[in-house]
Amino acid sequence: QVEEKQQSIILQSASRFPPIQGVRFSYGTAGFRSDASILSATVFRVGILAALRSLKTRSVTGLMITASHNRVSDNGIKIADPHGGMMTQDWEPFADAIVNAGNPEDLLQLIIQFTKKENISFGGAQPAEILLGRDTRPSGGALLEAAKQGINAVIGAVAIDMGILTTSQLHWMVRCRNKGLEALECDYFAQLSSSFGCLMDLVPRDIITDRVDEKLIVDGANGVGGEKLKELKKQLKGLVIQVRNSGKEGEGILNEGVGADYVQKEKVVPCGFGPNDVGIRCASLDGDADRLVYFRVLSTSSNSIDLVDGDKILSLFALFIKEQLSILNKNGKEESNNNNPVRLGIVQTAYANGASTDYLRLLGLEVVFTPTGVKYLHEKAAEYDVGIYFEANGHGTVLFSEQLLCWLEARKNELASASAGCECQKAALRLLAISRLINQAVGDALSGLLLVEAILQHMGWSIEKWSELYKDLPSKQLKVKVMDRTAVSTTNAETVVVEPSGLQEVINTETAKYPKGRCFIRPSGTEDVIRVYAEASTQEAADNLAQSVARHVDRFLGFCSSHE
Ligand code: G16
Repeated sequence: QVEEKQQSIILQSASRFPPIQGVRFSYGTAGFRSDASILSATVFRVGILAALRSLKTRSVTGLMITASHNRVSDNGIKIADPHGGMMTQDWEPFADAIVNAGNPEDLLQLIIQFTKKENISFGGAQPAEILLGRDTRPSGGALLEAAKQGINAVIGAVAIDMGILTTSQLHWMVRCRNKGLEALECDYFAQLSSSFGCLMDLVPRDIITDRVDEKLIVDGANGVGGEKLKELKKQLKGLVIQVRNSGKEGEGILNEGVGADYVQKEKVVPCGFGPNDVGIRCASLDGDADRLVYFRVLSTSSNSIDLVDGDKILSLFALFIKEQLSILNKNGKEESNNNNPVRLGIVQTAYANGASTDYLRLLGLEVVFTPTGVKYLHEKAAEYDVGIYFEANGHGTVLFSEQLLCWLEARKNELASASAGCECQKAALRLLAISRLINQAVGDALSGLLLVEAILQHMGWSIEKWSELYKDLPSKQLKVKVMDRTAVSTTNAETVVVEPSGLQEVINTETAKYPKGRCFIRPSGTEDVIRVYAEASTQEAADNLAQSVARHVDRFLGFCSSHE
């Protein structure tokens, strides 16, 4: 009887969200994204998907309405699995199938088949809860309603609207709810501010902190992060933060000439910054505040900055965490409770600047590569006791295994009774504080920013000093608009083109012309473009290599149009 009732509810509600004829969607790097005006049916159907995921796992899941770094007229949808990370990749083909189903009957058939295969039953004693969040895009409210209707079309599923949030807050809430912890926004702010306070209390007293400029200026990309940071900073001690581009009326348009994606790709001064900001430590968030980069304005007349990107944030975190683990190791005890050494692993993508990988390997760290997309990096990082992953674009976090956290807790208590205040105990306390500060669910610009700030204070480093960890190899990124980006397939963590055949050979020939040349292309999973990345020994060479490969991409696949 439930089944029959369920089927008629799906048919009825799906008929209110007819898909746009002739448009196909595909589950990309981080869910579905497109122009907001054609997304209602997709979002409605992903609402059903999130509800089924919750019924299947008998846990809380999450659904976030955002198109992150994309332009303001776009929107999109990301799903958070019960552990707080991205939805399991096993369900992506089903996601693709239901959003592209032609009519309500086809949609229903797919759902019947899938729920049977996955053994999902509707209803149940406990409601299946789905937490909903959205960023500040004007299309967000209507799309959130479509998602709610999708969830309400599944018997036993309940949508809980958490309001306007950063993507990372929503993922954090899902994770906490499934651990039986408090998961409101105030709990998020309390956790971040208390763990930051804990790290600041542990800053060595002999550090000359006046080498660290007091003020930090943050570019909020005119998105959701600026206002959230303003809330958070009320609870922080020891930091002076000035927020720009917070999205208030008159401050500018979301992601237009501002934000982490713009600053990292264009390497120029974002809007809202002027000559008075030269030399000051600055940071940029992206539209949904899950990415973070730092920069220092060198000159506004030449529009130049010193970019401190995700690779350098990763390097700073790796250096600090390695140092704390070594302090614990002083008595030859750098081992987890099963007597294995603590495995510290670094995960990067092909976009990582070659100089960063060399630096990390020189520190003696294990560095591995995955394709672009947090879903891949996160999975890999979770294989280590401490896994640090970052994309050059500023998306990343640090993962701690449960086993290591238990060992650190035990070690902390053991050391507390033996010799209060010893360096070993402080190292254990710092690592535990990092595990609470840094978002264990997904990349998070706000928690990442606080960890950067705490480490700079600890080291007594200015942004210049941090930036000097290594010198980036000159690089260039371009986008090429093509007729069909799915015509490109790649392998080996996206460094080798498989299709169209012959293109990789051309890229190899071009690359060989430049000393220290490295170049790859890949289809974007969030925009309708092919991305080109090139590195070489000089900026001119990197620019030329990127341009020439972009021309070949155009020749193989494009309309022979412009490259941005
Ligand atoms: C998403 C993903 C990131 C990825 C980025 C760009 O970020 O979460 O892992 O680096 O898209 O992907 P692509 O090059 O495929 O367009 P965000 O911040 O836009 O959600």
